Amino acid sequence: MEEWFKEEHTEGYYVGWKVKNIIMQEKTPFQDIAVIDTVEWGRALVLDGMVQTTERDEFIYHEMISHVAMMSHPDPQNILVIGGGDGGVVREVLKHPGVKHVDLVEIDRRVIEVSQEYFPRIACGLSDPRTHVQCLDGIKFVRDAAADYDIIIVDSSDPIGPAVPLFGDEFYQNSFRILHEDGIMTSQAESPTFFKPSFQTVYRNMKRTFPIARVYLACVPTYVSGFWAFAIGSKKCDPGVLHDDKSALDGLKYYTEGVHKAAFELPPFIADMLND
Ligand code: AG3
Repeated sequence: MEEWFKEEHTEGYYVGWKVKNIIMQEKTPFQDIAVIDTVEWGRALVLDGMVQTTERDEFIYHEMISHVAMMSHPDPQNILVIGGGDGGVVREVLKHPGVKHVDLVEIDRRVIEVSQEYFPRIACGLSDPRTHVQCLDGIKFVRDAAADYDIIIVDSSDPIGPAVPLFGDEFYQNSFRILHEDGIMTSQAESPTFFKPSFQTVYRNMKRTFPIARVYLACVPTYVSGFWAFAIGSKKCDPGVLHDDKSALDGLKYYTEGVHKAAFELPPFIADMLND
C-alpha cells in the first residue's frame, strides 16, 4: 500500500511526501519527533508534523544560516547555536579554522540523540572536542550566560510549541548582551510568503536590537515552498563585506561569496514586508 505523509502548512496548503517507511516516531516532553524515509528527499526529520531537514537538501539551509554570519565577522572564535539539535549548523561553523568553542543549546535531548543515530552525516560535529552540547532552554541559557560570543545562530523550529520564546524580545536583548562588541546574530526567519507575520517578527526583533539588521533569502526546496528567509543583526560589521579566510568554503554546495551578496537582494514584494 502506498503511504503519504501530509505536511499541513496553512489552512489551505499542504505538501505530500511519498514515504518508503517510518523509521521512528515518539513523543518527547517537548514535541513529537519522527524520522521518515521519503522517496524524493531521503530521510527527513519531522518535529510536530513539520519537516526540519532532509538528507538531500539539508546543505542549503545549513550553509546559508551559518556562513553568512561567519564570513561577515573578521575572526569568529566563540559560537553559540540555539536549537539546531540535528547538528547541521555546528558542522558548518566548525569548518572555519579559527573556531575554538561552540556551545549548542538544544531544549530537547531526543532531537540530538535521534539525529546522531539516523543522520550521522548531519550530526557529525556534535562529537567534535570544540563542541559543548547543553540540553537546556535557550531563553534561560542566554539570560544567565556571560558576554563571550562572536556569533549566535538561532536554528529554531516554527514559532509554535517550544520555539515560541525564541521569537520574543527578551531573548534578543540577552543575545545582544552576550555578544562581543563586533558580534553578529543570525536567525532563521521563516517563509515570507507563507508565514509573513513570523518573518516580520524576526526582522523587527533584529532591527529593534541591533544597529545593523538585514534580511537575506535562500531557496530551500523542502521548506513549505519558494523562499526561506534569514535575519542577521550586527553590532559593527557590515554583513555585505566578506572577510579574508575563505578556507571554510572548500567543498560547499550552495554558499559562495557571490551567493552571499546576491542573497541580500530582496524582490520588492518581500522588501515591502519589512516596512509594513
Ligand atoms: N529549522 C527551521 C525549520 C523550519 C521548518 N518549518 C517548516 N517546514 N514549516 C530547521 C532545523 C534544521 N537544522
